[in-house]
Amino acid sequence: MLERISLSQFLIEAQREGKLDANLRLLIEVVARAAKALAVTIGKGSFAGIHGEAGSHNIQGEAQKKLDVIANELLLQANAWGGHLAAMASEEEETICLIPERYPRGGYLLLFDPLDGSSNIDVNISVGTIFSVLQNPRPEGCPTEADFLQPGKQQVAAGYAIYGPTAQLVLSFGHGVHEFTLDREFGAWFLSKPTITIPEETAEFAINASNRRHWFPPVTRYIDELLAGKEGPRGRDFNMRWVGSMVADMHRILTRGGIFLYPVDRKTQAKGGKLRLLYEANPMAFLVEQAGGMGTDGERRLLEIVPERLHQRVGVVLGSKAEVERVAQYHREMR
Ligand code: AHM
Ligand code: MG
Repeated sequence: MLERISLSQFLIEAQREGKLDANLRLLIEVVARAAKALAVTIGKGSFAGIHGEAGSHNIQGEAQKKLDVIANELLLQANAWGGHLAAMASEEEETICLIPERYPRGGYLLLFDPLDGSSNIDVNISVGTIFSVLQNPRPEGCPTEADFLQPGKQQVAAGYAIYGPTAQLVLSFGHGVHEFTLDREFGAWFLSKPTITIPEETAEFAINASNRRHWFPPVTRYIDELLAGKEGPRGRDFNMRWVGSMVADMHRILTRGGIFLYPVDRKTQAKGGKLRLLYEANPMAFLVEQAGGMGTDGERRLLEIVPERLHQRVGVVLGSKAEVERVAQYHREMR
């Protein structure tokens, strides 16, 4: 039988090589355990009561699905008692969640989008969980929101779980990007790709084209050139995909290359964009850069943006280096 490497073995070996410390390893294991529980719950579908509206709204004013609420609570509970965290921030919570006083407080901060792609739950299309880990900058004090406002380049780990035809966990602790697949019978994550690298060139793009009339000129120029195909300035054809779950679109791009765009446009300008900097853009940008790709909001490297607010939104362009660089260049030329 093929020798398989479990997530635990992989992380322990990485720790021995000095790539992460024991606390970060245990923290990643807890997140992975919560993702496994979510994968199993999601797999049960309506029999686990996950479909439909929860009847509540989150801090962003968005209607919560039952699974949004279940996923958020599961992640908060699973991560509260391990002793590795000082506090957590969730896309679904108004402010940060401190570790209850009955548990020891650790040196890390965990941020997550518990259920990304909510609109796809009820129609059985892939959804995911995105997470990001920062160091607690003030180990002696009680964590505040300000402690979470660190640029993405300071992340010590980030990743996502995708709940699709198979459940997979993709993560990085700063030494490349690794993919694990859930073996449901064993109830464990096993290494399925030791290293993920994004091809520099691509012929595939992902954008919600129904927003075209709201886009700013650099984005319209870029997409129109792709759509023009062989006859256009790019001289070749490009294919389009849009799942509507960032995790699923990014997983495809990390696997076979491509570019993902959710740019700031006239519709989202007042809010700063659609996607969230701390829960979506930063962890994905960390993974993409670790895989040899690039991430920008058009003007700035995503990982260098200093956040001003916990739920800050941002324009997002991520993926194969040559394409993302071209979008950034069009923004420079058309300022
Ligand atoms: P969510 O975290 O509330 O699910 O929202 C984020 C999602 C992303 O997963 C996805 O890329 C995007 O929103 C889709 O937006 P749209 O429906 O405008 O295409
Ligand atoms: Mg999301």
